[in-house]
Order: sequence, then structure tokens, then C-alpha cells
Amino acid sequence: EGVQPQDYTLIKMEVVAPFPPKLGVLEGRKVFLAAATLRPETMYGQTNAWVLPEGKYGAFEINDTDVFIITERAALNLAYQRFSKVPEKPTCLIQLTGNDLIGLPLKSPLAFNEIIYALPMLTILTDKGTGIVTSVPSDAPDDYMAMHDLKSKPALRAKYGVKDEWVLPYDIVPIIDIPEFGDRAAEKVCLDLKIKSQNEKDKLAEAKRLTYLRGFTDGTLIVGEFAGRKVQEAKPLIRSQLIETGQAIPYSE
Ligand code: A2H
Repeated sequence: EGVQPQDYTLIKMEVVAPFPPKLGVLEGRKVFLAAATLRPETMYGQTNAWVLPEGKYGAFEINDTDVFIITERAALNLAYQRFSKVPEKPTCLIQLTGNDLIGLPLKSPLAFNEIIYALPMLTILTDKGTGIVTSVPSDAPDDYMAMHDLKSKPALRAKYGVKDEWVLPYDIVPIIDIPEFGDRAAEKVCLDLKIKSQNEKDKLAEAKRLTYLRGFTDGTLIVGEFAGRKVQEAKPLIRSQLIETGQAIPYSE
């Protein structure tokens, strides 16, 4: 963990009922996969959520209505940030693994895709954020490569029980234009650097370095209520809106 606290936005991705047998005890509740992001203004371009197949998660009571599926570590942090039904104490309703979550249909704030699915990503860190990541392959090289791996490797889909229809219909949604990078910046940089898979750590670090700063300083939103505004200006506005409408909460670590 860094020395500086990171201010994340936790995006509430609602699990669509009916729930599978593993989540049966949660039936009748409002259940969300809560994804930590530093880029709330990119939520229009979500194509899926990421979970770590072998990762340990739990379903935690956040307040009288909401249940969040996140890591225990994140639930404890949230409990100290006033987000727990019992103050300063996480209440876990059921323990789950990432494998239990793969294939869950989700409704996520601002996403142009009405339903997106929870899919496996092998590079998720369990000691960062919530262990759940929302996927925006237009602007995040990690997301682009993990999606590319699933789309191009039927054996990888089979290994994790991923159905074709959770992946193949989902294409990049252009949302931000960056001069010289275009409106699919993550794809362009991954192609330029000839990155082969989500496991090429060093190259992906370079891809992120190349895209993130330019996207934030020179990017312009091309969709949604703030189309035409600079990413820098739109980001705090979209973050506040998501929080005020109850579709997200602030989270720091
Ligand atoms: B960001 P930092 Cl479009 N493991 O959200 C791996 N990656 C994680 C994670 C975890 N446990 N928790 C969060 N993340 C990702 C959107 C996005 C993100 C875009 C562009 C850049 C970007 C869509 N994915 O991140 O190490 C999440 O991906 C820029 C670094 O705390 C989160 O924001 O800086 C970001 O990493 C937080 O990474």
C-alpha cells in the first residue's frame, strides 16, 4: 500500500435476480458487487466486471438494505468508514470464492450495456480495493487484454466455465477521445506495444503509463451528459452524481 491514501469510488453493480443456488441465502436482498475505481467518468464504457477465480470474498451487510460482495479486508475498511450495518464490525452473511461469482449478471451505473457479466481476471490483487474490478476495455489496458484473452481463447473460457454469450457480444464502447490515441486508447497502446496477454506485467505497466496521464490531462468525453467536457472537469461531477444518487460510495485506503 502507498503512503498517500487513494480516493476510490465504489461502483454498486447490482446482481440481477434470480440468484444461483450458491447465493440462495441472499435472495430477496439488494446485492451488489462493489468495484473500486479511480476513473468513475469511464463507467459508460463498462463491458463486464472482473473477479479473481481463487479469490476469497464475502457478502457483507452494509446497511439495512444493501449487501456488498467484496473481500473481507475491504469490508473491514468500509466498516471504519461508516459503511457497515453494525458500526466498525463487518457482518458476513456468506463466504464465497471468485468462481462462485463468475457468470453473475449485473446492472451497473451509467453503463451503455444493460447487463454485464462477472468474468475471471487472473491478475487481480486481493490487497487492493475490494478485489472486484469494473472493466472498461476502451481505456484500461489491463481490462482490454483480459477481455482479449477471454475472447480469443475458447480453452480459457472453458476452464472457468465462461459462456460465449457473456463475452463474445461485448465490444469496446468508445467513450473518451485522446489526441493521437483516438477513442480506443487502451487497444491502440496494447497493439503498438504488441502485448500478447494479461500476464505481460512489464509491458502492461508501460501501456498504463502511456495512456493514463494523457487520458486524464488531454482526454475529452464523447458520450453522456458531459460529452464535450474534458475528463478532468467531468470526473468530479460524475463522481458526485453517482454518490448523490446512491449508485456509488466514496472509499479510501
Ligand atoms: B481503474 P491503483 Cl478505465 N487488482 O478502474 C487490480 N486492479 C485493480 C484492483 C485490484 N484489486 N482494484 C482496482 N483496480 C484497478 C477503471 C480504470 C482504472 C480505467 C483506467 C485506469 C484505471 C476501469 N478498470 O486504473 O493501483 C481499477 O481500474 C488506473 C491505475 O490504486 C482502478 O481504477 O492506482 C485501478 O486499478 C486502481 O489502481
